[in-house]
Amino acid sequence: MKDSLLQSLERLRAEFSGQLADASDEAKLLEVKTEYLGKKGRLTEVLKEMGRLSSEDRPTVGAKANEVKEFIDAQIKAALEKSKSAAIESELAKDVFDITLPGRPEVLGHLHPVTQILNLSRDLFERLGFATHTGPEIEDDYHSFEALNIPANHPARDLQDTFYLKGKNWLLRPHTSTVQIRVMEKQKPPLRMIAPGTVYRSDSDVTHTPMFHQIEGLWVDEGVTFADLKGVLSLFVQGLFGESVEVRFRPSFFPFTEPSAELDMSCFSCKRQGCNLCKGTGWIEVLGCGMVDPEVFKFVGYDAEKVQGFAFGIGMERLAMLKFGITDLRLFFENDIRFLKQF
Ligand code: 2U9
Repeated sequence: MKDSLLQSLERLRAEFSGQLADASDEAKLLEVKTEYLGKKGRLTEVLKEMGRLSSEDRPTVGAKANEVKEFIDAQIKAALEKSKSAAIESELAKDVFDITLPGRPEVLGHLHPVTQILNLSRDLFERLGFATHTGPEIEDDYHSFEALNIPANHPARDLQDTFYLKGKNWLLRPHTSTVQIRVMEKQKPPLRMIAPGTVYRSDSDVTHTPMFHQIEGLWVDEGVTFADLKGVLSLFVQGLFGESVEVRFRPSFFPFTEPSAELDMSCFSCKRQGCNLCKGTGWIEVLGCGMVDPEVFKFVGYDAEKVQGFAFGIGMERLAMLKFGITDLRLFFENDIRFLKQF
């Protein structure tokens, strides 16, 4: 009886070990535990038999039974622990959010390339003592044309070229010269100013957009000459494109300046050998300028016998295209982030 019980206990332990190895999760482990240690479990059944043992044999079998019970208990406990941490591991592996990864940096935006060039140009002129002035984008005919000596039959005043507001005497300013007029109306000479801003012209093709940006400038004082114009504008162009750049002034015509000129710079791409950028000429047109026409001074009440001045106008998109090597003007206004983030 004693031997057969001892054998039963050993078999029980062996069978338990086999079942334990097959139990893959927590539920299975608890099932196995009940099968052996539960009220009607297999070990409990064996213990019931002990009552039939003699008093000498009982302690031996009792000790064995205890040993097996503790063995099963310990094994189940360890296996439950193991299965719990395995479950956590597998949950973590499944999770798409890996807390150990480094954080993603915030993507910082930057200024539009045209704004960058406008700010750079403004800085250069401010260093030369030019104050920045702004004015309205909705203007009247007087400040846009008349006071600038642009005659009534001039093509710029045509309905085709300027955006007029319906039924009103207003229009979208076609240049920022309106700001110079408004400043001169209020301020006596000497005057050294720039007027950066958005302007509008009814023009739309590969090289023109209906909205673009300008910086216009004006320096009025006694004894201001074309030499001052050349000095200031040469410094500006060299400040933007480098000191090795040469400039030349080509005669031109504007109703508000006399004499008038176009400023060309030597082609930085081919060093005046002639290339696609400068269309084989070795020179690139950068801006327009000239000495303020005395007629304009009459409109604002400046004494043209006493003061002289020079003025200039610079298209910012054109400058940004040259500076950044951009070949299509329309890219500036499409707001494609793949384009913008390159500058
Ligand atoms: C006043 C007197 C004179 C401004 C000037 C230009 C020449 C010029 C163009 C450059 C490219 C316009 O943006 S653009 O298309 N401008 O060539 N602008 S002189 O002359 C003035 C302005 C105001 C009172």
